Amino acid sequence: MKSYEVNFDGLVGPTHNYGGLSYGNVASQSNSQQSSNPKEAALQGLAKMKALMEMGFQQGVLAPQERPDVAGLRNLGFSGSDAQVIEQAAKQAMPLLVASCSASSMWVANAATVSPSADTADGRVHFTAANLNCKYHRSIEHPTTSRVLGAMFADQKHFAHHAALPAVAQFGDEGAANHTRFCREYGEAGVEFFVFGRSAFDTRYPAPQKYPARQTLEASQAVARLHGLSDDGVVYAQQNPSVIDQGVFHNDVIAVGNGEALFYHEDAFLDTEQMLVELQGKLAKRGGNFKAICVPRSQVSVEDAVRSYLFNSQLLSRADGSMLLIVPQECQNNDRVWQYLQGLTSSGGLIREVKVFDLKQSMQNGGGPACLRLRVALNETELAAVNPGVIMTAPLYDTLTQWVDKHYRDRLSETDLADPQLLLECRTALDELTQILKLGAVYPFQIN
Ligand code: SUG
Repeated sequence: MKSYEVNFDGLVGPTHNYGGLSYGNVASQSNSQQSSNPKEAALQGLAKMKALMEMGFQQGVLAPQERPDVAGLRNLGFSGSDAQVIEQAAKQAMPLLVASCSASSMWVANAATVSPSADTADGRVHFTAANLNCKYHRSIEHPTTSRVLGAMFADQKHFAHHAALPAVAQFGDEGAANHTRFCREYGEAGVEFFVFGRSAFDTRYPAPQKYPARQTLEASQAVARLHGLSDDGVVYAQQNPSVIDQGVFHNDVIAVGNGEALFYHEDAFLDTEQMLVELQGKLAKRGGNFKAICVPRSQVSVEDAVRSYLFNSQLLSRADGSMLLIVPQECQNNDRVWQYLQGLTSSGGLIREVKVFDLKQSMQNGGGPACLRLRVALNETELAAVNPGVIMTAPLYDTLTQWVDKHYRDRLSETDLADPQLLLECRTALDELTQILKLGAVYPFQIN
Protein backbone atom coordinates (compact mmCIF):
# COMPACT_ATOMS: atom_id res chain seq x y z
CA MET A 1 0.00 0.00 0.00
CA LYS A 2 1.19 3.54 -0.73
CA SER A 3 2.41 5.56 2.24
CA TYR A 4 3.21 9.20 2.82
CA GLU A 5 4.76 11.61 5.22
CA VAL A 6 2.15 14.30 5.71
CA ASN A 7 3.33 17.61 7.10
CA PHE A 8 0.70 19.34 9.21
CA ASP A 9 1.80 22.95 9.62
CA GLY A 10 0.70 25.14 12.50
CA LEU A 11 -1.33 28.11 11.38
CA VAL A 12 -0.02 31.18 13.19
CA GLY A 13 -2.62 32.62 15.55
CA PRO A 14 -3.87 36.24 15.64
CA THR A 15 -1.91 37.10 18.82
CA HIS A 16 1.59 36.30 17.51
CA ASN A 17 3.95 38.53 19.49
CA TYR A 18 7.46 38.73 20.88
CA GLY A 19 7.07 38.12 24.59
CA GLY A 20 10.64 37.07 25.41
CA LEU A 21 9.13 34.04 27.11
CA SER A 22 11.62 31.28 26.39
CA TYR A 23 14.74 31.34 28.51
CA GLY A 24 17.31 29.25 26.66
CA ASN A 25 15.89 30.16 23.23
CA VAL A 26 18.25 32.86 21.94
CA ALA A 27 15.89 34.36 19.34
CA SER A 28 12.96 34.60 21.76
CA GLN A 29 15.11 36.36 24.32
CA SER A 30 16.81 38.75 21.93
CA ASN A 31 13.64 39.90 20.12
CA SER A 32 11.64 40.43 23.29
CA GLN A 33 9.35 43.49 23.21
CA GLN A 34 9.70 44.12 19.48
CA SER A 35 6.39 44.67 17.77
CA SER A 36 5.18 41.77 15.67
CA ASN A 37 3.10 41.39 12.52
CA PRO A 38 0.63 38.51 13.04
CA LYS A 39 -0.82 38.87 9.54
CA GLU A 40 2.56 38.58 7.89
CA ALA A 41 3.49 35.66 10.17
CA ALA A 42 0.38 33.70 9.18
CA LEU A 43 0.83 34.47 5.48
CA GLN A 44 4.50 33.41 5.57
CA GLY A 45 3.46 30.08 7.08
CA LEU A 46 0.67 29.60 4.55
CA ALA A 47 3.07 30.35 1.68
CA LYS A 48 5.31 27.48 2.84
CA MET A 49 2.32 25.13 3.04
CA LYS A 50 1.21 26.10 -0.45
CA ALA A 51 4.69 25.70 -1.90
CA LEU A 52 5.08 22.19 -0.48
CA MET A 53 1.64 21.22 -1.70
CA GLU A 54 2.53 22.48 -5.18
CA MET A 55 5.76 20.46 -5.10
CA GLY A 56 3.57 17.38 -4.71
CA PHE A 57 3.95 16.76 -0.97
CA GLN A 58 0.98 15.91 1.23
CA GLN A 59 0.28 18.97 3.32
CA GLY A 60 -2.14 19.61 6.15
CA VAL A 61 -2.92 22.42 8.55
CA LEU A 62 -3.19 22.51 12.33
CA ALA A 63 -5.36 25.20 13.90
CA PRO A 64 -4.09 27.83 16.35
CA GLN A 65 -5.43 28.33 19.88
CA GLU A 66 -7.66 30.75 21.74
CA ARG A 67 -5.59 33.57 23.22
CA PRO A 68 -5.45 35.33 25.58
CA ASP A 69 -6.11 32.22 27.65
CA VAL A 70 -8.72 33.79 29.91
CA ALA A 71 -9.62 30.46 31.50
CA GLY A 72 -5.97 30.00 32.48
CA LEU A 73 -5.88 33.49 33.98
CA ARG A 74 -9.00 32.66 36.02
CA ASN A 75 -7.17 29.58 37.35
CA LEU A 76 -4.48 31.98 38.53
CA GLY A 77 -6.97 34.04 40.53
CA PHE A 78 -8.15 36.78 38.18
CA SER A 79 -11.92 37.18 38.12
CA GLY A 80 -14.90 39.07 36.77
CA SER A 81 -15.89 39.40 33.13
CA ASP A 82 -13.39 38.36 30.45
CA ALA A 83 -12.50 42.03 29.93
CA GLN A 84 -11.98 42.49 33.68
CA VAL A 85 -9.74 39.42 33.86
CA ILE A 86 -7.55 40.86 31.11
CA GLU A 87 -7.55 44.31 32.65
CA GLN A 88 -6.57 43.01 36.11
CA ALA A 89 -3.84 40.80 34.70
CA ALA A 90 -2.45 43.73 32.69
CA LYS A 91 -2.34 45.89 35.83
CA GLN A 92 -1.10 43.35 38.35
CA ALA A 93 0.89 40.78 36.44
CA MET A 94 1.76 41.82 32.88
CA PRO A 95 4.18 38.87 32.37
CA LEU A 96 1.28 36.49 33.01
CA LEU A 97 -0.91 38.28 30.49
CA VAL A 98 1.92 38.18 27.93
CA ALA A 99 2.38 34.43 28.51
CA SER A 100 -1.40 33.95 28.21
CA CYS A 101 -1.36 35.67 24.83
CA SER A 102 1.45 33.68 23.18
CA ALA A 103 0.68 32.18 19.80
CA SER A 104 3.31 29.51 20.55
CA SER A 105 1.00 26.68 19.48
CA MET A 106 2.13 27.53 15.91
CA TRP A 107 5.27 25.42 16.56
CA VAL A 108 3.45 22.16 16.15
CA ALA A 109 6.63 20.08 16.14
CA ASN A 110 6.04 20.47 19.88
CA ALA A 111 2.36 19.57 19.77
CA ALA A 112 2.77 15.82 20.09
CA THR A 113 4.92 12.77 19.40
CA VAL A 114 3.51 10.59 16.64
CA SER A 115 4.25 6.93 15.93
CA PRO A 116 3.06 5.51 12.62
CA SER A 117 0.98 2.34 12.57
CA ALA A 118 3.83 0.23 11.16
CA ASP A 119 5.75 0.73 14.44
CA THR A 120 3.03 0.25 17.04
CA ALA A 121 1.81 -2.92 18.77
CA ASP A 122 -1.86 -2.41 17.89
CA GLY A 123 -1.28 -1.23 14.31
CA ARG A 124 -2.78 2.21 14.90
CA VAL A 125 -1.15 5.63 14.56
CA HIS A 126 -0.42 6.85 18.11
CA PHE A 127 -0.32 10.46 19.30
CA THR A 128 0.83 11.71 22.70
CA ALA A 129 0.21 15.41 23.26
CA ALA A 130 3.30 17.09 24.69
CA ASN A 131 2.96 18.57 28.19
CA LEU A 132 5.50 21.34 27.35
CA ASN A 133 5.79 21.98 31.05
CA CYS A 134 9.12 23.81 30.94
CA LYS A 135 7.36 27.12 30.21
CA TYR A 136 3.97 28.29 31.43
CA HIS A 137 2.97 29.76 28.06
CA ARG A 138 3.52 26.40 26.38
CA SER A 139 2.16 24.22 29.20
CA ILE A 140 -1.34 25.59 28.52
CA GLU A 141 -1.38 24.27 24.95
CA HIS A 142 -1.97 20.56 25.38
CA PRO A 143 -5.69 20.40 26.33
CA THR A 144 -6.70 22.26 23.15
CA THR A 145 -4.01 20.46 21.14
CA SER A 146 -5.58 17.17 22.19
CA ARG A 147 -9.04 18.30 21.11
CA VAL A 148 -7.75 19.59 17.76
CA LEU A 149 -5.78 16.39 17.06
CA GLY A 150 -8.84 14.39 18.10
CA ALA A 151 -10.96 16.30 15.58
CA MET A 152 -8.39 15.81 12.82
CA PHE A 153 -7.67 12.14 13.47
CA ALA A 154 -11.00 11.01 14.82
CA ASP A 155 -11.33 7.45 13.55
CA GLN A 156 -10.45 5.19 16.48
CA LYS A 157 -9.93 2.27 14.16
CA HIS A 158 -6.79 3.98 12.87
CA PHE A 159 -5.82 6.60 15.44
CA ALA A 160 -5.05 6.37 19.18
CA HIS A 161 -4.64 9.47 21.32
CA HIS A 162 -2.86 9.71 24.67
CA ALA A 163 -3.16 12.59 27.11
CA ALA A 164 -0.04 14.59 27.92
CA LEU A 165 2.34 13.04 30.47
CA PRO A 166 2.14 14.16 34.13
CA ALA A 167 2.78 17.90 34.33
CA VAL A 168 6.00 17.82 36.32
CA ALA A 169 9.53 18.63 35.23
CA GLN A 170 10.57 14.97 35.65
CA PHE A 171 8.34 14.16 32.67
CA GLY A 172 9.15 17.25 30.63
CA ASP A 173 8.07 16.40 27.09
CA GLU A 174 8.42 18.64 24.03
CA GLY A 175 6.98 16.25 21.46
CA ALA A 176 8.30 15.59 17.99
CA ALA A 177 11.00 18.28 18.23
CA ASN A 178 13.04 15.63 20.03
CA HIS A 179 11.87 12.66 18.00
CA THR A 180 12.81 11.44 14.53
CA ARG A 181 11.95 8.29 12.69
CA PHE A 182 14.11 6.35 10.29
CA CYS A 183 12.66 3.92 7.79
CA ARG A 184 13.08 2.53 4.30
CA GLU A 185 9.54 3.42 3.27
CA TYR A 186 7.14 5.48 5.40
CA GLY A 187 4.69 2.59 5.56
CA GLU A 188 7.27 0.03 6.74
CA ALA A 189 8.36 -0.56 10.33
CA GLY A 190 11.05 1.94 11.25
CA VAL A 191 13.34 2.98 14.07
CA GLU A 192 12.11 5.76 16.33
CA PHE A 193 14.86 7.97 17.65
CA PHE A 194 14.19 9.79 20.94
CA VAL A 195 16.63 12.51 21.99
CA PHE A 196 16.57 13.73 25.59
CA GLY A 197 18.35 16.57 27.35
CA ARG A 198 18.62 15.05 30.82
CA SER A 199 17.47 12.22 33.02
CA ALA A 200 15.14 13.03 35.91
CA PHE A 201 15.99 9.97 37.99
CA ASP A 202 19.43 8.76 36.90
CA THR A 203 22.28 10.98 38.04
CA ARG A 204 24.80 9.32 35.72
CA TYR A 205 23.58 11.48 32.83
CA PRO A 206 25.13 14.96 32.70
CA ALA A 207 22.86 18.01 32.48
CA PRO A 208 23.36 21.49 31.03
CA GLN A 209 24.67 24.16 33.43
CA LYS A 210 22.99 27.27 32.13
CA TYR A 211 19.81 26.63 30.19
CA PRO A 212 17.06 24.09 30.92
CA ALA A 213 16.98 20.68 29.29
CA ARG A 214 13.33 20.48 28.39
CA GLN A 215 13.03 16.78 27.47
CA THR A 216 13.73 14.01 29.95
CA LEU A 217 14.72 10.43 29.19
CA GLU A 218 11.86 9.25 31.36
CA ALA A 219 9.32 11.21 29.31
CA SER A 220 10.64 9.72 26.06
CA GLN A 221 10.52 6.21 27.55
CA ALA A 222 6.93 6.74 28.69
CA VAL A 223 5.89 7.85 25.20
CA ALA A 224 7.56 4.80 23.64
CA ARG A 225 5.66 2.53 26.10
CA LEU A 226 2.33 4.28 25.50
CA HIS A 227 2.76 3.87 21.75
CA GLY A 228 3.57 0.17 22.05
CA LEU A 229 6.97 0.44 20.35
CA SER A 230 9.24 -2.58 20.49
CA ASP A 231 12.78 -2.28 21.90
CA ASP A 232 14.33 -3.21 18.58
CA GLY A 233 12.53 -0.26 16.97
CA VAL A 234 13.68 2.42 19.44
CA VAL A 235 16.96 4.26 20.01
CA TYR A 236 17.50 6.81 22.81
CA ALA A 237 20.29 9.35 22.65
CA GLN A 238 21.35 12.22 24.82
CA GLN A 239 21.72 15.66 23.38
CA ASN A 240 25.08 17.24 24.16
CA PRO A 241 24.41 19.41 27.26
CA SER A 242 26.95 21.96 26.09
CA VAL A 243 24.90 22.74 22.95
CA ILE A 244 21.79 23.23 25.09
CA ASP A 245 23.83 25.85 26.93
CA GLN A 246 24.54 27.48 23.58
CA GLY A 247 20.86 27.84 22.74
CA VAL A 248 19.90 24.45 21.29
CA PHE A 249 16.70 24.08 23.31
CA HIS A 250 15.26 21.29 21.13
CA ASN A 251 17.07 18.61 19.18
CA ASP A 252 15.50 19.85 15.95
CA VAL A 253 17.72 22.93 16.25
CA ILE A 254 20.81 20.74 15.72
CA ALA A 255 19.65 17.66 13.75
CA VAL A 256 16.98 16.51 11.32
CA GLY A 257 16.21 13.06 9.98
CA ASN A 258 14.13 11.62 7.16
CA GLY A 259 13.88 8.21 5.53
CA GLU A 260 17.22 6.50 6.10
CA ALA A 261 19.17 9.73 6.68
CA LEU A 262 20.24 11.77 9.71
CA PHE A 263 21.62 15.25 9.00
CA TYR A 264 23.29 16.52 12.17
CA HIS A 265 25.98 18.74 13.64
CA GLU A 266 29.18 17.16 14.88
CA ASP A 267 28.49 18.45 18.41
CA ALA A 268 24.79 17.55 18.57
CA PHE A 269 24.94 14.39 20.67
CA LEU A 270 26.82 12.64 23.46
CA ASP A 271 28.32 9.22 22.59
CA THR A 272 27.71 9.85 18.91
CA GLU A 273 29.64 6.82 17.63
CA GLN A 274 27.73 4.37 19.79
CA MET A 275 24.44 6.02 18.83
CA LEU A 276 25.21 5.77 15.11
CA VAL A 277 26.12 2.09 15.43
CA GLU A 278 22.83 1.39 17.21
CA LEU A 279 20.80 3.30 14.62
CA GLN A 280 22.60 1.58 11.78
CA GLY A 281 22.11 -1.88 13.33
CA LYS A 282 18.45 -1.47 14.22
CA LEU A 283 17.55 0.08 10.87
CA ALA A 284 19.40 -2.74 9.07
CA LYS A 285 17.11 -5.23 10.86
CA ARG A 286 14.19 -3.30 9.35
CA GLY A 287 15.74 -3.60 5.89
CA GLY A 288 17.12 -0.06 5.83
CA ASN A 289 20.54 1.37 5.10
CA PHE A 290 21.26 4.14 7.62
CA LYS A 291 23.06 7.20 6.25
CA ALA A 292 24.67 9.75 8.55
CA ILE A 293 25.43 13.21 7.17
CA CYS A 294 27.57 15.03 9.71
CA VAL A 295 28.20 18.77 9.46
CA PRO A 296 31.67 19.43 10.92
CA ARG A 297 32.13 22.24 13.43
CA SER A 298 35.07 23.43 11.34
CA GLN A 299 32.57 24.41 8.63
CA VAL A 300 29.54 25.42 10.67
CA SER A 301 29.89 26.38 14.33
CA VAL A 302 27.12 25.69 16.85
CA GLU A 303 26.63 29.45 17.04
CA ASP A 304 26.08 29.66 13.27
CA ALA A 305 23.72 26.69 13.46
CA VAL A 306 21.67 28.43 16.18
CA ARG A 307 21.65 31.75 14.32
CA SER A 308 20.80 30.36 10.90
CA TYR A 309 18.61 27.42 11.99
CA LEU A 310 20.34 25.26 9.36
CA PHE A 311 19.16 22.08 11.09
CA ASN A 312 15.64 23.32 11.71
CA SER A 313 15.05 22.54 8.10
CA GLN A 314 12.66 20.07 6.54
CA LEU A 315 14.40 17.15 4.90
CA LEU A 316 12.07 15.80 2.24
CA SER A 317 12.28 12.80 -0.11
CA ARG A 318 12.07 13.46 -3.83
CA ALA A 319 10.70 11.04 -6.36
CA ASP A 320 14.19 10.07 -7.60
CA GLY A 321 15.30 8.99 -4.10
CA SER A 322 17.38 12.11 -3.44
CA MET A 323 16.42 14.68 -0.81
CA LEU A 324 15.48 18.33 -0.64
CA LEU A 325 16.17 20.67 2.25
CA ILE A 326 13.70 23.46 3.11
CA VAL A 327 15.66 26.13 4.97
CA PRO A 328 14.85 29.55 6.43
CA GLN A 329 16.21 32.66 4.75
CA GLU A 330 18.57 33.16 7.68
CA CYS A 331 20.69 30.32 6.17
CA GLN A 332 21.20 32.39 3.04
CA ASN A 333 22.11 35.41 5.13
CA ASN A 334 24.94 33.53 6.85
CA ASP A 335 27.94 33.21 4.50
CA ARG A 336 29.45 30.13 6.15
CA VAL A 337 26.17 28.25 6.26
CA TRP A 338 25.27 29.21 2.70
CA GLN A 339 28.69 28.15 1.47
CA TYR A 340 28.31 24.85 3.29
CA LEU A 341 24.92 24.30 1.63
CA GLN A 342 26.31 25.08 -1.82
CA GLY A 343 29.01 22.47 -1.28
CA LEU A 344 26.50 19.95 0.09
CA THR A 345 24.12 20.11 -2.84
CA SER A 346 26.84 20.09 -5.50
CA SER A 347 28.74 17.15 -3.97
CA GLY A 348 26.53 14.52 -5.58
CA GLY A 349 25.37 13.26 -2.17
CA LEU A 350 21.88 12.50 -0.96
CA ILE A 351 20.80 16.13 -0.45
CA ARG A 352 20.60 17.71 -3.92
CA GLU A 353 18.47 20.77 -3.53
CA VAL A 354 17.89 23.60 -1.07
CA LYS A 355 14.78 25.78 -1.08
CA VAL A 356 14.69 28.98 0.94
CA PHE A 357 11.62 30.38 2.73
CA ASP A 358 11.03 33.70 4.45
CA LEU A 359 9.67 32.81 7.87
CA LYS A 360 11.14 35.77 9.69
CA GLN A 361 8.12 36.44 11.90
CA SER A 362 8.32 32.96 13.40
CA MET A 363 12.12 32.78 13.27
CA GLN A 364 12.39 35.82 15.54
CA ASN A 365 10.80 33.68 18.24
CA GLY A 366 13.06 30.70 17.50
CA GLY A 367 10.70 28.80 15.21
CA GLY A 368 11.98 27.65 11.81
CA PRO A 369 10.50 25.50 9.03
CA ALA A 370 10.77 22.27 11.07
CA CYS A 371 9.23 23.80 14.21
CA LEU A 372 6.19 24.79 12.20
CA ARG A 373 5.29 21.27 11.12
CA LEU A 374 4.16 18.01 12.68
CA ARG A 375 5.02 14.98 10.61
CA VAL A 376 2.52 12.15 10.43
CA ALA A 377 3.40 9.10 8.34
CA LEU A 378 0.21 7.56 7.01
CA ASN A 379 -0.73 4.83 4.60
CA GLU A 380 -3.42 5.43 1.99
CA THR A 381 -6.25 4.06 4.14
CA GLU A 382 -5.22 6.18 7.11
CA LEU A 383 -4.85 9.28 4.97
CA ALA A 384 -8.39 8.74 3.70
CA ALA A 385 -9.56 8.57 7.35
CA VAL A 386 -8.13 12.02 8.21
CA ASN A 387 -10.66 14.83 8.49
CA PRO A 388 -10.52 16.14 4.89
CA GLY A 389 -11.11 19.70 6.12
CA VAL A 390 -7.49 19.98 7.30
CA ILE A 391 -5.79 18.76 4.13
CA MET A 392 -4.29 21.67 2.15
CA THR A 393 -5.72 22.30 -1.29
CA ALA A 394 -5.56 25.32 -3.58
CA PRO A 395 -9.09 26.45 -2.57
CA LEU A 396 -8.32 25.96 1.14
CA TYR A 397 -5.17 28.05 0.74
CA ASP A 398 -7.25 30.85 -0.83
CA THR A 399 -9.88 30.64 1.89
CA LEU A 400 -7.27 30.74 4.66
CA THR A 401 -5.38 33.71 3.20
CA GLN A 402 -8.68 35.60 2.91
CA TRP A 403 -9.51 34.60 6.49
CA VAL A 404 -6.13 35.94 7.69
CA ASP A 405 -6.58 39.17 5.72
CA LYS A 406 -9.99 39.67 7.27
CA HIS A 407 -9.19 38.94 10.92
CA TYR A 408 -5.50 39.60 11.64
CA ARG A 409 -3.77 42.77 12.74
CA ASP A 410 -0.55 43.77 11.04
CA ARG A 411 1.03 45.14 14.17
CA LEU A 412 0.98 43.98 17.75
CA SER A 413 2.97 45.31 20.68
CA GLU A 414 2.84 44.49 24.37
CA THR A 415 0.33 47.22 25.21
CA ASP A 416 -2.08 45.86 22.58
CA LEU A 417 -2.30 42.60 24.50
CA ALA A 418 -4.26 44.38 27.24
CA ASP A 419 -6.97 45.36 24.75
CA PRO A 420 -10.03 43.13 25.43
CA GLN A 421 -11.00 43.63 21.80
CA LEU A 422 -8.11 41.34 20.83
CA LEU A 423 -9.82 38.43 22.59
CA LEU A 424 -13.04 39.09 20.68
CA GLU A 425 -11.15 39.29 17.40
CA CYS A 426 -9.41 36.01 18.15
CA ARG A 427 -12.65 34.24 19.09
CA THR A 428 -14.47 35.54 16.02
CA ALA A 429 -11.64 34.38 13.79
CA LEU A 430 -11.38 30.94 15.42
CA ASP A 431 -15.12 30.38 15.34
CA GLU A 432 -15.01 30.90 11.58
CA LEU A 433 -11.88 28.74 11.31
CA THR A 434 -13.50 25.73 12.98
CA GLN A 435 -16.10 25.88 10.25
CA ILE A 436 -13.52 26.25 7.47
CA LEU A 437 -11.48 23.30 8.76
CA LYS A 438 -14.57 21.34 9.86
CA LEU A 439 -13.22 20.78 13.35
CA GLY A 440 -16.40 21.17 15.40
CA ALA A 441 -16.16 22.80 18.83
CA VAL A 442 -12.57 22.56 20.05
CA TYR A 443 -11.94 25.87 21.83
CA PRO A 444 -12.69 26.73 25.48
CA PHE A 445 -15.05 29.56 24.43
CA GLN A 446 -17.00 27.10 22.28
CA ILE A 447 -17.31 24.29 24.82
CA ASN A 448 -17.65 26.07 28.17
O1 SUG B 1 9.21 26.80 22.74
N1 SUG B 1 9.34 29.95 21.20
C1 SUG B 1 9.22 28.51 21.08
C2 SUG B 1 9.91 28.03 19.83
C3 SUG B 1 9.63 26.59 19.57
C4 SUG B 1 10.43 26.07 18.44
N2 SUG B 1 10.11 24.71 18.19
C5 SUG B 1 10.97 23.76 17.83
N3 SUG B 1 12.25 23.94 17.90
N4 SUG B 1 10.49 22.64 17.48
C6 SUG B 1 9.78 27.81 22.32
O2 SUG B 1 10.80 28.28 22.85
C7 SUG B 1 8.86 32.13 22.17
C8 SUG B 1 7.63 32.91 22.51
C9 SUG B 1 7.94 34.33 22.90
O3 SUG B 1 9.02 34.60 23.42
O4 SUG B 1 7.04 35.18 22.70
C10 SUG B 1 8.61 30.63 22.08
O5 SUG B 1 7.77 30.11 22.78
